[in-house]
Amino acid sequence: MRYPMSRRSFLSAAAGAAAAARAAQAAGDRPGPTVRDTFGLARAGKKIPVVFDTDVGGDIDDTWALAMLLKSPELDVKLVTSDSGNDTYRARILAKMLEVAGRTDIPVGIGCRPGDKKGRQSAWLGDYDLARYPGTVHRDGVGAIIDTIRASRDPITLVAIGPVPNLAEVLRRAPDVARRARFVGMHGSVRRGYGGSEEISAEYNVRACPEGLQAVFAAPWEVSVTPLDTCGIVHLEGAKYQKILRCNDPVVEALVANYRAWCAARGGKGVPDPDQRSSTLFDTVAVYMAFSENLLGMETLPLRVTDDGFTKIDPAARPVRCATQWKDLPAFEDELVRRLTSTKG
Ligand SMILES: [Ca+2]
Repeated sequence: MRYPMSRRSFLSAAAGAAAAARAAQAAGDRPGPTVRDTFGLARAGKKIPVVFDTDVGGDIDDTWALAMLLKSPELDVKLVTSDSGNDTYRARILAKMLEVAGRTDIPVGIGCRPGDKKGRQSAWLGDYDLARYPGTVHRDGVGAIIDTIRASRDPITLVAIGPVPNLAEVLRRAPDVARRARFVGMHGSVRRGYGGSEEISAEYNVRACPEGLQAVFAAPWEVSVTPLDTCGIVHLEGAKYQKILRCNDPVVEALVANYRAWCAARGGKGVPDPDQRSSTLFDTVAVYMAFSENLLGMETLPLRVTDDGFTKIDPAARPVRCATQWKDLPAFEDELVRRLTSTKG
C-alpha cells in the first residue's frame, strides 16, 4: 500500500534531496567507501576506524553494544557521541564506561540536544561529572563527528544505534562527509516487527526522529542497517547469559551493574529478570556489522522512511543494504559472549 506524501514529508524529502545534491557536488563523482573497502582494511591488517553515535541511557542494549565495541579488536574507536536528547546525561554514561574500560584515549562528544535529566542508568552513574573525564570531551559533538570523518586517512564506519538528529545536523553542516564514510545503523522494520512479529513496526529509532533517518537515506553514502527482522530477536539466556554474570572483567561487571540498575528503574511488568536473561540486544548487531556480516543474510532493498516512522520497500527509493535474516543466530550469541568475556580489549 502506498501512502500519499504529506507536505512535511515532501518538504523533508526535498531538503534531503537538496542536501544530497550539495554533497554530490562537493565530492565530485568520487564514490564513497563501501563495506568491501572497510572490510578490506581488516584483511590488510589495519583496524577499521569507527565513530559511534548512541542514545545510551535509554534502553540498556546500547550499553551492551558499547561493551562489545570496546572488546572488538578489529575496530579503532575514534569518537563516541550521545544522541537524540538529554545528551549530557548520555555522554556522562559514555565517559564513565570509558574510564572503567581504561579507554580514556577515546573522545566523547555531546550531541546536539543537550540536557541532563535523570534516566534509567542514573543509579549507576551517580554524580559522575564530565569535568573529571581525563580524555577529551567535545561540547559540539556534531562538529567532532565532522572533524573526525574529515581527518581520517581510512574511511570511517559510522555506527548509529539510536534516533539520529546529530547525523541530520552533520549532513546539513558538512554534506561532503557522506563521501568519506559508510553508515551502519540499527534502524527500521522491513518484513518483521518487534519480537519477530509478522506485522511490521514503526521502529523506535526511526519513529523518534524520522526526519533524521530521511536525511541519512538521502545522502550519497552506502547505507547498511540491521532492522528488527534480525536485531529484534537477539537476547542471551541460560548458560550463555550465566557466563556474562560470572565474568569478572571490569567492563562486563559495569555492564551488569548498569543492567541491574536499569531493570530496577524500569520496574513493572515485562522487565526481564537480570539473574536469568538479558533484554533484547538490538544494538549489538550494528556493532557486529562494522566488522563482519558473515552470520547475516544481506539484501539490498529500496527503502523509504515514512513520516510516521516506518521503513517501507518502495521501488522509487534509494538502495539500502539490509540484514533481513540470520544465517546463524546461535553463533552470533556465542560470538557476543566470547567477545564480552575476553580479557583482551
Ligand atoms: Ca539504542
